[in-house]
This record gives sequence, C-alpha cells and structure tokens, in this order.
Amino acid sequence: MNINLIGAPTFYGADKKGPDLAPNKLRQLGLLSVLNKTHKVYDLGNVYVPTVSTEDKFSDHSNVKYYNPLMNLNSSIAHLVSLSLKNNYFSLVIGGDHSVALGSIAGISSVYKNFGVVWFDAHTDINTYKTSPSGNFHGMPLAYAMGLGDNGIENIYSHGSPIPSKNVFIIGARDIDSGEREFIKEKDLKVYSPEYIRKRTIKGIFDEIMENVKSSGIEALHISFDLDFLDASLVPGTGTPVGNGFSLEDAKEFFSLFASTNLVKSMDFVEYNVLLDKNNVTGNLSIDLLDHIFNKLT
Ligand code: 5AB
Ligand code: MN
Ligand code: MN
Ligand code: MN
Repeated sequence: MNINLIGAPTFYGADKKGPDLAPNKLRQLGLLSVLNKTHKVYDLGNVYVPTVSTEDKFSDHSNVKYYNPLMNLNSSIAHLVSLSLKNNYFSLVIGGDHSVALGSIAGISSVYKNFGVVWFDAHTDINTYKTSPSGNFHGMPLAYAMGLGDNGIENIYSHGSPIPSKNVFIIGARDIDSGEREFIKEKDLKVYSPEYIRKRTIKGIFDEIMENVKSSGIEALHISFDLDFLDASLVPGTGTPVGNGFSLEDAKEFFSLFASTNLVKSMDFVEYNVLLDKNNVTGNLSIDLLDHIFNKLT
C-alpha cells in the first residue's frame, strides 16, 4: 500500500518538552526504511507548529494550555489526513503528544461516514476543559473528537462530524480521572481494562470489538496508539508512564489481529518523549513495533 507519513511535532498538549522531537528522531532511527520494506512511503514532512512562550500558554483559553496553536495544528492535520485518505493512502501521523489525534479523527470523519477508533492507552483522554486536572490537552483529545469539549472546534470538523461514542474502543486504560469516569458511565463507553483483557484474552477482546464493528456497519478503523499503553518499565521515554501495563508481545498480538481485518486505514503513534528516553530504548522499541505493524498491514 501507499503510506503518507505526517510528522506532528508538538509538546504543547503535554506541557513537557520532548514529544516534539519524536518525528525526526524516529526518521533518524530508520522509520522510513522499515515502512519501505513492504510499502511505498511518501513523507509529507512535519506540520508547522509556531513557537509560543510558556507565559502565554493560557492566553487563548483559561483552562486549556496552548489552545489556539493546538487547534490550528489539528486543523492542518485534519486536512492532510483527509487528502491522504481520499487518495487511498494510509495515513500515519507521528506525534507529538496525543493532542494530535483530534486532527486525525476529524480528517477521517470527512472521508468515512461510519468509522471506528481503537484507542490504545493507559489513559482514556476524555477530559474536557471542565474536568481536566492539568489543563493539558493530551488528556482531552478523545472528548473533543466526540464533540464533548468546547464549542468553536467546528472548523476542525469543516467537512465531517464528531465520532459517535459507540464507535470508540479504549484498550488498556488503567489511570482514569473522576470526571472521565462520569463520561464513561454517561456515554456507556467501551473501556477495556488490563484486568478485563487478561481475563478474556487479547483474542477475546478483539472478537468482542469486531462483533460491535460488524453490527454497527463500521467501514474503517483508526488506531491511535499511545506508548504508555505499554508497561512503564518498557517505556522510559514517555511522559506519563503507568504500571500494570502491556508487553511488546501483547501490543504485537493486538496489531496482528486488527491488521487482519483489512479495515485499518490510518494510525497515530504518539507520546514518545525523546528527552526522557534512556539509550534510545523507547525509540528503538517504537521502530520495532512499527516494523511489526506495517509488516502485517497490506
Ligand atoms: B495521555 C491526566 N488524565 O488529563 C490529564 O498520555 C493524564 O495522552 C493525561 O494519555 C495523559 O492530565 C494523557 C491526568
Ligand atoms: Mn493518550
Ligand atoms: Mn496515555
Ligand atoms: Mn502521556
């Protein structure tokens, strides 16, 4: 298949430097040659992110840091993802922190009327500006993608609409804030905890999700992969690591299964913090994982 690589070099959603360096670092570590093994990659480079001084982080929104630059970045990502999918290219967005997933999902929504999001994460990222304990947008993108955040993000959805909560599948969440728990209950969100996954097995969870996918007539899947899905011990280079997580083999098993559906059209790979990494452990693990995923996708 053809792939568009889209770098989204921002740390604004995490308010901690390091994820902004990830797209170029992964290129240095061999990302292009890994993807080119079985596909044709067209690297679109990095989306422009303006420099904003830390004193100005709350100047656009009293509860969300770096609001305007993040919304502008997400609009750009949405346009690129949309173009890429319309040309029948696989869209791979390399963050950056997880805030960039809003742009991906908005972009997909302009192309597919009924698509699903599979969100691999230790967190659920469904805070809004009202519930967020940190003001960091990387804990909110999925809420905004479902239309739960502020008004005023309509321009991001200029050609599509927010994803219905019933099409969202969150895998591996184990650090959930109290406001997020209320949304989960209210929207009856499908959140698969590590305990539940271990009890039912990875294949069991996959089958459960695919039953939903089939009965809802979902025609495409987007994978949003946050590195902190993996156990904290494996990923020194991520900003919000959490224990009781998953092994590299677990992640690979999930990806092999989802790849086999032929429904996966796009992916985010986010939350790699280059400055926190030790001896490129997280960088090299990322390349290994991406190698596996794109080997399985056809
Ligand atoms: B990540 C926290 N829920 O909202 C918040 O890594 C953490 O993209 C968010 O999943 C973690 O600040 C965001 C406490
Ligand atoms: Mn996340
Ligand atoms: Mn996370
Ligand atoms: Mn994080």
